[in-house]
Amino acid sequence: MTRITGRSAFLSLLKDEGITHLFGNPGTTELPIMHALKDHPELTYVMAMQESLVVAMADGFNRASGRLVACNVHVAPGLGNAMGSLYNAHFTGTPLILTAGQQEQGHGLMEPLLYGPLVRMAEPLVKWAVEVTRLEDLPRIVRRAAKIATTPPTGPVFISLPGDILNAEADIELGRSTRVDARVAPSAEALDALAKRILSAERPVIVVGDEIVKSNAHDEAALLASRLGCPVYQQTVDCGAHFVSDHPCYMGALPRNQQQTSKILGAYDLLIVLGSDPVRMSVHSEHEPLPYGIPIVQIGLVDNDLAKNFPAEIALKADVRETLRVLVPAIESAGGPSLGKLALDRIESLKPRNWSANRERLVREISQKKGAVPIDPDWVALQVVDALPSNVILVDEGLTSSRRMSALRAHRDRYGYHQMASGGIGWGLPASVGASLANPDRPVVCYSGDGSAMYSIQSLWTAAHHNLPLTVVLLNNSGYRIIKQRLQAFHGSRHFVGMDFREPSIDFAGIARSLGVRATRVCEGDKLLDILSSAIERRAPELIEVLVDDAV
Ligand SMILES: Cc1ncc(C[n+]2csc(CCOP(=O)(O)OP(=O)(O)O)c2C)c(N)n1
Ligand SMILES: [Mg+2]
Repeated sequence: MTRITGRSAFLSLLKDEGITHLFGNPGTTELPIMHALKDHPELTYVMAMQESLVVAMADGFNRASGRLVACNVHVAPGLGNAMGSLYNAHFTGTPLILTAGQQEQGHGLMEPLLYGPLVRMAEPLVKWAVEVTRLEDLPRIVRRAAKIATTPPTGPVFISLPGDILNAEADIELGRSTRVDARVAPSAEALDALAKRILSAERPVIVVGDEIVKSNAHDEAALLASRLGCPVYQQTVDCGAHFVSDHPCYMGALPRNQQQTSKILGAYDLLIVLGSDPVRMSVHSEHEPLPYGIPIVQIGLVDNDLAKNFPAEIALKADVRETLRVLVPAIESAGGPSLGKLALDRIESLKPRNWSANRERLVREISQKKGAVPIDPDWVALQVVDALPSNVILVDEGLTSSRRMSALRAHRDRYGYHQMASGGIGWGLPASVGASLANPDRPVVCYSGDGSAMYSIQSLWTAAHHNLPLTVVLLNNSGYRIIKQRLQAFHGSRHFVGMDFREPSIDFAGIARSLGVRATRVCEGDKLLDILSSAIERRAPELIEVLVDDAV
């Protein structure tokens, strides 16, 4: 037993769970934690200037490292501000411990300022939400929170920390950390049935998703594709590096359009889904995203994704990597030499239309736009891709300016690419700050729309404060171009209300400088590559504002 305060116990517990950075925005209810930080110098406090940024930074840290993250916000209004980012983290199953300071028990009953039902507020977006009511329970709660967050299906958890608990002192045992090893492979019978079913298909297709990154299954997924010679598509929400792009079987991401996905996948007689919600959509359509009755076999640990919207002939709740490790040899031995020959023929037939072939065509097409005035956003994407060193981490929230990004930038490593996944914008800038903190040896580039950046522009201050090797490429098209495009496409109207940043226009380079970040404004496309390359080489925070075509 150790005599310890709640505040110090809380920080000790986080450290023991592997936390190195505490993202936060402090208020009076967080003062006990701020006070205790002086006794925990190994824990880096990362201040973000609004709670949605706090959670998005922590989210980005995890997405670019796989590590458990912790962040702290201020009572009910702070948690309210954090909800959009918590939604993002919920969507990607980010193992994240979110805490909020809470008014002292009893005082809360009097309904003071800032008080609110924090647990109920957080509940829809977390795996577990709890308020600590006795200091003696704190170790059990933090240990359980860390275990729940990291156990697949991973996801955020929430703890409300009343001030009296943090300031109390008691003799308590801090206990020990538990990690549940969920890397399970299917039973021999299930595996046999799966291998047979896959081999019985004449035209199989693979769809890969987020669990490839989470279970580190890139090599195994590539091997399955090679052995079958079958095409591989990335799930419609192509938020990460879910497959090695220059593999000859890789075809790119499925479009987020019901009719198009149904047409593409309609060419196949078996859909092999690896760790993915394969056809998650955004905009409503009368059309189903999959052809009616298409046979599906699916593997993953996110049980809600298994046969969520479409029945699966075989659904295995199992780790993707562990399953593929045994599935590929089973397919090889059952398939025999004839499978090898078939796979080679199939791969040859994919070559003219795979990701690499499409990229070549696209580069030729976009290169024609060199010198266009105003600068073409696809040209900017190509320049950025050309400027990226191989070890860079790219965080992409470029909206209309990044429509070609994942067709141009090859995914090669597990943590090298991240896109906003849930549709909630304003994630990119703070996530890139978190990604950089998690990977101090790698340059990070954030590619962001001007509209998206304005939700969280003060992230630049945190980047400057920590002097991060972060380059922000900000695409200034003076507004919400995608919303304008959609108003025109869905409503036939070009009467754009509330979608332009004019009168006054925004000086992004000026904002960046005021937040301590070096900035350059670029109006000429041919200068871009040099400017980008030297900014990335400088290994310090810098914003490159590029004025791009805003035509709708
Ligand atoms: C939190 C949140 N608020 C509002 C929206 C609606 N929305 C989607 S895209 C967009 C505009 C994005 O603008 P920008 O980043 O400049 O990209 P552009 O369309 O100009 O390429 C808005 C407002 C959203 N998706 N999420
Ligand atoms: Mg814009």
